[in-house]
Amino acid sequence: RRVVLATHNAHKVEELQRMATAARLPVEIVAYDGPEPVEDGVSFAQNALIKARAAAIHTGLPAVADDSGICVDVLGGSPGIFSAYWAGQRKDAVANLELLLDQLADIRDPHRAAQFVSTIALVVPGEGEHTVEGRWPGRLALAPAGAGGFGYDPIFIPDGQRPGAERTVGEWSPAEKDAASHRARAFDALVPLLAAL
Ligand code: ITT
Repeated sequence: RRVVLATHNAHKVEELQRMATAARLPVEIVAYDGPEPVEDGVSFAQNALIKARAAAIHTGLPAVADDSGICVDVLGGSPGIFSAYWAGQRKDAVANLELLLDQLADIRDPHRAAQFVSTIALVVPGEGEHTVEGRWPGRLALAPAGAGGFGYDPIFIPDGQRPGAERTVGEWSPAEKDAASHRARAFDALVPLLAAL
């Protein structure tokens, strides 16, 4: 069965396609970048549903959409749903992470705790809607490192690494990120729903 993946972010397409292949799902996930709906929800789940519903209506096929971001504790969860355009509407990843580092530099917070969040919505025309969520706790680096991944990866240090050998996700391989990320955790919860289509 075909499922459309509603996103304009090529990095999300790559990551989710790799995860779907690894999970050996009996579905074919096809990237879909049709008209972009207005993402005016107030939560990751609402925005993921807005994107998945729009694609399901346009194609008549089951549709999946990811809404994600980085949530910084000392900023009360910001940038959160505004992560893609934290430094302006251009969705400039370098400007976004530099602004976030500047904001943290002005605050005394030795922990710099943060988490990546991914909410994936599945909308099946005529059947129903689901959302699943994955969280990846960690902290913000003092400066960017690594050129892998996308978005805030160069400034995010996931918890659980060997002390003294911590790396940002920008320094991780795609396979390492696939095995641990917020998106991987959300996708794990989505697998049984896709398998049951
Ligand atoms: P679509 O809405 O078209 O899917 P988008 O990139 O605008 O693409 P979001 O509104 O969900 O999607 O914004 C997600 C932003 O959160 C993304 O642009 C990054 O800045 C950040 N982000 C999410 N997942 C990330 C990851 O795995 N690594 C680094 N940054 C991530």
